[in-house]
Amino acid sequence: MRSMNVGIIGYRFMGKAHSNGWLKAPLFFDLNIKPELKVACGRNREAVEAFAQKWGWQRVETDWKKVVEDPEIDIVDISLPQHLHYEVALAAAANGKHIFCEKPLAHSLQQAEAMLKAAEDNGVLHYLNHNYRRTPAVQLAKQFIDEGKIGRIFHWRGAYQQDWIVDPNFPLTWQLQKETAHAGPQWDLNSHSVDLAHFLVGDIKTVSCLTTNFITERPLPRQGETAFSKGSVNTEKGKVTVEDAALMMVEFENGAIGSFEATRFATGRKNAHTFEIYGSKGSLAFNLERMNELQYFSNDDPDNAQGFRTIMATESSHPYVSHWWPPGHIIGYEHGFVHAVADFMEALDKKETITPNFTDGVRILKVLEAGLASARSGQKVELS
Ligand code: SOE
Repeated sequence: MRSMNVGIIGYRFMGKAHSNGWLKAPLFFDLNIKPELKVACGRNREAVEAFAQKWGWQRVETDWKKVVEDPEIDIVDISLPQHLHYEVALAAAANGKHIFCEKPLAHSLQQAEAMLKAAEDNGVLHYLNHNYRRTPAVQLAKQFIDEGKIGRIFHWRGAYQQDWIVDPNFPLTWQLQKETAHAGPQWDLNSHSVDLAHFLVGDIKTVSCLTTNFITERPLPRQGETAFSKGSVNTEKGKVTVEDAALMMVEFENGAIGSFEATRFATGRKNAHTFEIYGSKGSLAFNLERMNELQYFSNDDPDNAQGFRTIMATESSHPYVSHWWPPGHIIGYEHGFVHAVADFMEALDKKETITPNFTDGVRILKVLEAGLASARSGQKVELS
């Protein structure tokens, strides 16, 4: 088996999720090219060393430039917050490295477009990690739509609901500041929903959007405090500069209409990423919190047997599942990252493209940016 060397930049939540993908993909999938976990990079040497040791990365760096310029590295994994993607991606592409990038693609649409151009100009493989596409139930939904089981699509109803900042004492982390996050759930969460809507329904033509803030000031974070650490409350406060919730209404090119709800204030909803699709012949519904299931309604069922049925997407005939356990042995959140790595390595082997990629990332950010513009102006925005 051939191998290719990976350098990962970033070692927190996504660094772990991606590392698990690089580790597991060659164990569960028959890959022609094996990823070698070569180097892990982070600014804090002690922390990145501990991470590398735990996850099997062979060595560490504290300067990302050394990773993207290293002739030994074939693939750069950008597991960083999105305001740091741009510089790294441009340099990685310029050095001929293939790029596996965490979502959302970039801090701004302009950056995203430049990243796409750099990847294309340098002929490198580029992948954008909207991980939920590679959930078996989502793949099954796509299959049903492509087979015509749903017919003409009328409605998309997407929601991504979390509740991690309901507490007014939750600190002002990077996710709540415009300089680092660009926007709030519109960028972080609606990027996932728009990706799935593009994948399942199609291109979006117009966007109307409403955003709001429930809490406008928060305690400043203490040294090293992240969205997932719990610390004592700082008395010093700062202004929240991104929205707390966003509601979008869209028209699709194919005549369907859709809504997108993204919030971090849905008390009790931890990671409720849901969609419903209603068509002329049937309907589909998905809820990430029950991610092995796909709800399907068919008009073709006899009248006296009609109703939404729950399909367990864990039969080995369903996409990706045959690589894991016998039927009925469910899989979870982390498996999507393994599937992404397996597909990425296969694309490298076959010299093919992979989706979603930077082209999709630009397409997604165009919709999200139009949403933010609509929220500011109060007007419907047409996408060019
Ligand atoms: C936080 O809101 C977050 O971790 C997102 O950044 C992820 O993309 C999403 O999958 C889960 O929630």
